[in-house]
Amino acid sequence: MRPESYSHVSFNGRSMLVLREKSSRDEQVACAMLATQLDNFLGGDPVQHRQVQGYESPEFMNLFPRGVSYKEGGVESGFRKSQSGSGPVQRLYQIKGKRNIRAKEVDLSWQSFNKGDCFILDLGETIVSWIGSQANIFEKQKVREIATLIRDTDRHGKAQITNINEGDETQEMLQVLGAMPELKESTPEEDSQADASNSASLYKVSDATGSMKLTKVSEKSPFAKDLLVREDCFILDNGANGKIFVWKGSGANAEEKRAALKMADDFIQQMNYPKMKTQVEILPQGRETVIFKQFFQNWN
Ligand SMILES: [Ca+2]
Ligand SMILES: [Ca+2]
Repeated sequence: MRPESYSHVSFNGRSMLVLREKSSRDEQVACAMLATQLDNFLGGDPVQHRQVQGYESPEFMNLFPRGVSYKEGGVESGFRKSQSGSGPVQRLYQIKGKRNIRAKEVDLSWQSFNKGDCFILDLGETIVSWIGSQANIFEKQKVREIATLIRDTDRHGKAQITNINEGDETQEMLQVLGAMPELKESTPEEDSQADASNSASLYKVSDATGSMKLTKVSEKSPFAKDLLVREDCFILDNGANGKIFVWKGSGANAEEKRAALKMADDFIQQMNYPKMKTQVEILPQGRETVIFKQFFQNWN
């Protein structure tokens, strides 16, 4: 792979390969392979995000509040061992839908808010659960579930959940987000659209039968958590929302781990998902994010 086709950034134990806009498909596959090798280089299994330059996710941009500037890639210049110390958490999630309600990470800004949805401002020790004046009852229910999930899994129970209704914003919220502008409206039709983009399917990657196979195990989330067996790798397809997750079981063999990354790339092509806009997140078992966990029943 040409070094100019990618950049690598690591931050708080998250490792990222950023594909240059001009990188070829071969290079993108090579990039997935390289991501595997990075596991070893970084000494442990980092959570990896693959992003394409110009299509970075809010998760990615939130790590760099002053913006991102790209350096030309290369092992010598681009690769650094990640620092294990963690800065203060500051994330914003939007909870939206009617039948199929999910959270997604959005830009940490009032601009991401609207009156019709629920939001979680995750500040580490405080988890602010914000309810829009026109949010539907299912979103109000889900925002409680997700806030509890963050507290109980990400924070091991050591965080305070604050429930805020639109109009009762706290000083803490205003300090992080600035003065509150007039918020946008949101229609029930948008919630129905979110139902569609919140859909997901789960596939297993395994060579247990003698050859490497990709098998669909469920197309209806939330999935049973015990579908994720530690001996194999899985692909969670939320391509309707531009996300593909690769989950690597701690007991999966090296071939399966390699194959899962390549299969995720092939998958994007087969499904005709927009190549540049579809993000791949690689999650070693035990390092799952809340966004991944929410696709399963009773993760905690
Ligand atoms: Ca809504
Ligand atoms: Ca296996």
